[in-house]
Amino acid sequence: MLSAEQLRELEAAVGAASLILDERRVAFAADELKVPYLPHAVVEARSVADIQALLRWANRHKVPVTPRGAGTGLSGGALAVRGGVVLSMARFNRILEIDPVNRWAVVEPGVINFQLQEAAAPHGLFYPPDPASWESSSLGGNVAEDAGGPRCVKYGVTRAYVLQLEAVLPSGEVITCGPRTRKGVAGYSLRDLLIGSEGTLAVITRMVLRLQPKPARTLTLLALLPDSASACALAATINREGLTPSALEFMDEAAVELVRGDLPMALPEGCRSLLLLEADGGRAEAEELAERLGHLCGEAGALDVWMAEGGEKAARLWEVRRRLSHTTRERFAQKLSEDIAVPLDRLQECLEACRRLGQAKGVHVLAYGHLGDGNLHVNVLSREEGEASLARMWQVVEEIFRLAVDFGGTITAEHGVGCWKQPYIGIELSPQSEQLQMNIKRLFDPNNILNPAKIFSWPQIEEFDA
Ligand code: 2HG
Ligand code: ZN
Repeated sequence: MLSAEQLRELEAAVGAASLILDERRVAFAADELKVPYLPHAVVEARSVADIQALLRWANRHKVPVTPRGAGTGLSGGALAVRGGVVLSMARFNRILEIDPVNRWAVVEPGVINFQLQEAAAPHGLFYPPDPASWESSSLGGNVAEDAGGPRCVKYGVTRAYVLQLEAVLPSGEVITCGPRTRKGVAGYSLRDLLIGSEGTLAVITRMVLRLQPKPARTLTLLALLPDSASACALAATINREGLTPSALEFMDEAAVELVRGDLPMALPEGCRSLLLLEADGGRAEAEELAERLGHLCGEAGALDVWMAEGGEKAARLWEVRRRLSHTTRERFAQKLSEDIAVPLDRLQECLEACRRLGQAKGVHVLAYGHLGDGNLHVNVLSREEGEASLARMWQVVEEIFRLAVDFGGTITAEHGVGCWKQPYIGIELSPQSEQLQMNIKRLFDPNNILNPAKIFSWPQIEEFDA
């Protein structure tokens, strides 16, 4: 609980209009996984000064502060697991500048990814990182998690598009990290430290993001494949042949079964796995790439390859793919969704091992994701409610993490560690690496007030002692 005196001070610091203490806090309690942690208070910051005042107050009283974007995260990064204050950045929602000469956008962190796409388009520009949730996730959240997305197979993840960050440190001081230029090597890159730090080191208040010239055309291909083994082999061949599609999205047999009825075309009986590809670039370049990709799909045993330039069917295909995360959640009683990545030559082996792990524990395993990045969304699903099946699902997840790391991969390629993968961080990080990173956190945040109990193996997670 926060005392009456603490609340009076907090109200004086941030203003009554920005402070939420009633039932409206519920809207800030959960993320996409819908497991709520009700914060004691919510501050909807309206200015950098509000954030500075909040963090100074929090340091005085040792109260946790959890920054929150649009709440679409999948790892619990924005959950107030130790209570305290949720700092909502939703009102920091302005696009301040689009500069076609420098090819950058200056934005506040609460801007939704898709809003930037729409604002950049009239300038002939686009912002490549495109998480499946781009219509609802905020750019601040994308930077905090170093989000990926389908286009990242060609263009790279969020990190590659951050030029400069303005942020408030837990002490309340404001820093600017990184120059606005594309090059810059003065000192350690604090900007890179903040990207992907999941709101544990500082509160980002302004971002200068790189934009790219919009390709003249984009062609969409759908390869109807007999099984996921041929999809994995095809991803490897595409790489070996030196081709770079701007999307290489995969659905395994179980995922195809789930969405078969939602697709804009009927799939032949023998089609049990799908690859959704895109070829972009100059007019002739995109066409040539699409033809070469189509040819490789045929050689890999595709029953058919469907191709289009824009249009309703392509839009519908992408909608089905972008909604898959929700579709799985809607159609199963319980879902744990992971985002491991493994080297491309281990994909099929990894997939088969994940399925065996699921079978051994009697839970469903379904996979889809960004195959060209080796990034599989292995979903561990159950049709049963209840703690017993959930416990079995977590056991499978833990084994999947071990497998990914044994294969030279990672436990999280794009969603972050947050609180849900926190117990498993030691599977990937060595004790030395984890210790060094916790020391960095302590340097930024000696009182551990900013998004505590996340990522690393901190001692006992408890509500703060007010
Ligand atoms: C996607 O690519 C997202 O659809 C979500 O990263 C993945 O929930 C999931 O499994
Ligand atoms: Zn994804």
